Amino acid sequence: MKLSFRWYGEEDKVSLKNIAQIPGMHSIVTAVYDVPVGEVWSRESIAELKRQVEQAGLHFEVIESIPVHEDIKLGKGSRDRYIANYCENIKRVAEAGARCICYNFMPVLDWTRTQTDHVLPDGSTTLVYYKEQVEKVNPLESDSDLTLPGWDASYSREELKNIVAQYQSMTEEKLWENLKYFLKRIIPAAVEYNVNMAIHEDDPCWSIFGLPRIITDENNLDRFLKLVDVPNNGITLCTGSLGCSCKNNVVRMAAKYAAMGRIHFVHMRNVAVLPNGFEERAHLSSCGSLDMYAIMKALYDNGFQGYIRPDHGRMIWGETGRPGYGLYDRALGATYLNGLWEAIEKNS
Ligand code: DNO
Repeated sequence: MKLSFRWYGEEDKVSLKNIAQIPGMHSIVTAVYDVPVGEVWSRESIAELKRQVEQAGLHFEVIESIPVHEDIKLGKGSRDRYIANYCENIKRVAEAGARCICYNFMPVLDWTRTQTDHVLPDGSTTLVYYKEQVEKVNPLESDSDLTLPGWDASYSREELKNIVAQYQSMTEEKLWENLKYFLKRIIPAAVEYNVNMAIHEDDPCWSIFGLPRIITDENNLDRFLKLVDVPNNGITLCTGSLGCSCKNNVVRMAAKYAAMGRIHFVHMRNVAVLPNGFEERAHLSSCGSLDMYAIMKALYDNGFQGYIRPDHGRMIWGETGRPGYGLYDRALGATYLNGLWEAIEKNS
């Protein structure tokens, strides 16, 4: 495995220097953030990111994310222009050295939580999702006061209402069709430029506010991989996104898709599954519902050689910053993953 860490660019409170001091760190996971969704990233911005990452002694190999414009997900006439831009971005980051590109196909909302600073018994804070809180939010009511973390803050409330409304008549089948249309056009570019596309599962892995969500479980991942059945069309195995539903057997999926050579990137995160939702927890298996050792072993035993990053961390030791993306708890997570991997390697 190649250990990696997400970095949000110069604005990030966590510095590349700090990240480089985490033992075993290989790659930075990042993106160009100064361009609106759907537009082409400038070669200068990409080169500057690469320069900063390499100056810190790390590799510039993983992009998270190149976001997918809503018109592509909605299947609008303008999608061809956005798909052409997408292919151009694939080409540009690949030419700069990227080997893996993470993205998602979730309508409107990316990851969704109801609170980002829930206090755990040890005083650390974490991200949580409680169903009763979600049920109070109606994005179709523009005077609804609530917003949820994870929502794209660049939408005004009115715009959000509008875009959610456009999905009201969309079936899951239609979203599958639009995804297929997209893949048929971008995967050839990924093959040509020798880079792996790694779709991120929907987080959480169920429909919210009536918006269709399709990258949610083993059946759907099987279907996804068959849409364009080449290695470059792969997945980001996000243990927390899949693992927040008890129906998903994450260990089995890790083994299966690693053996197929279709996992290019792994987000390792532990969650505690509750009757009314879930809480993100420290990485250690005993802190949540997932068997992190078994997942790492399944990856190892099935020849996984891609990138792994500790996913969200709690806020600990008084740290403040971007929820889920502080330094300390993610660094603890990275060290734990190193320990698991070394033990598994030496034992086999
Ligand atoms: C949340 C992340 C996601 C992920 C995207 C990939 O913290 O895991 O936002 O980056 O879904 O496109």
